[in-house]
Amino acid sequence: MTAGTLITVAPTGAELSKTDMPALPVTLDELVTTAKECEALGASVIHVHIRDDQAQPTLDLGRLRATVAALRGATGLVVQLSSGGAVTDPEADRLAVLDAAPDMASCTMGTVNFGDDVFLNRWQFVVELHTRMQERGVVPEYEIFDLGHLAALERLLSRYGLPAGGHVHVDLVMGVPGGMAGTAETLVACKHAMRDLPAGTTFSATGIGRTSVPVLLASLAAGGHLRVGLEDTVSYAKGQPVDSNMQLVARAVAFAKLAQRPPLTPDEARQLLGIRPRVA
Ligand code: KMH
Ligand code: ZN
Repeated sequence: MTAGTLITVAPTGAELSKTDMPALPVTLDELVTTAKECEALGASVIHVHIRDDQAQPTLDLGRLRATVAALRGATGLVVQLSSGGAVTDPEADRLAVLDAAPDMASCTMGTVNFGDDVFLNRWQFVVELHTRMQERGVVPEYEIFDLGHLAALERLLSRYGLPAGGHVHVDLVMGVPGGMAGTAETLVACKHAMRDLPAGTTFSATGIGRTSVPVLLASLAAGGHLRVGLEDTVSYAKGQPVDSNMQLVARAVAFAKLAQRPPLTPDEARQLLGIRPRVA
């Protein structure tokens, strides 16, 4: 079991509106401030979706490049761009995210019903994303929304080889309406299925909505890492909206410390994930 806990903050996502959640970081300034505060609390990775001037999700390459530069300038966090974007984003724009040269990018391992929508990830698209990341030295986080996505990952790695850096890290995104359940039993089933992945594979988990706390506790107990943030969770407890991303990170840090697996620093996260150290 890894001694420490990798804590990823996913502060914005593509689905939530600023009107519904005023604490959502949508401008670059808001994102950088959130990133700095979350790093100070114990986050080591930031999973980034950006918004345009109307606070709508965008994959605009200029903005993505500016975001990567600003986060690198203001924090030591591992910068992970979403290649998932919003369900309406075309594949070409999702692939072009890699042109912003982040440390990491997400790579979703298959199609899933996503509430009333469909999050489409064709096999050939996944292969293209994986191989482009290999070529460019961008480390993937394989997003797993359903148990079959782990079998798809095993198939991907056996046919196309290990990712950049050589380490395999997956993120279990649990409790999406249409995907796998956000329960301890399902997390344990995923952990069993990960036996078919390369030795040393690590995993994070996040539970959408009310599955957030059960998934967090199950992941810590099973030796996994944590992802938290407004992308996944808008209620802190029943009837209590989340105040901020920092509130969610602080809770994750407290649970990780209780589990005697304190947060990893960004440098330790880089070592774990096979990401090159930052050059000053
Ligand atoms: N917004 C979802 C459709 C990712 O970032 O790679 C996809 C998503 C996954 O959030
Ligand atoms: Zn995302």
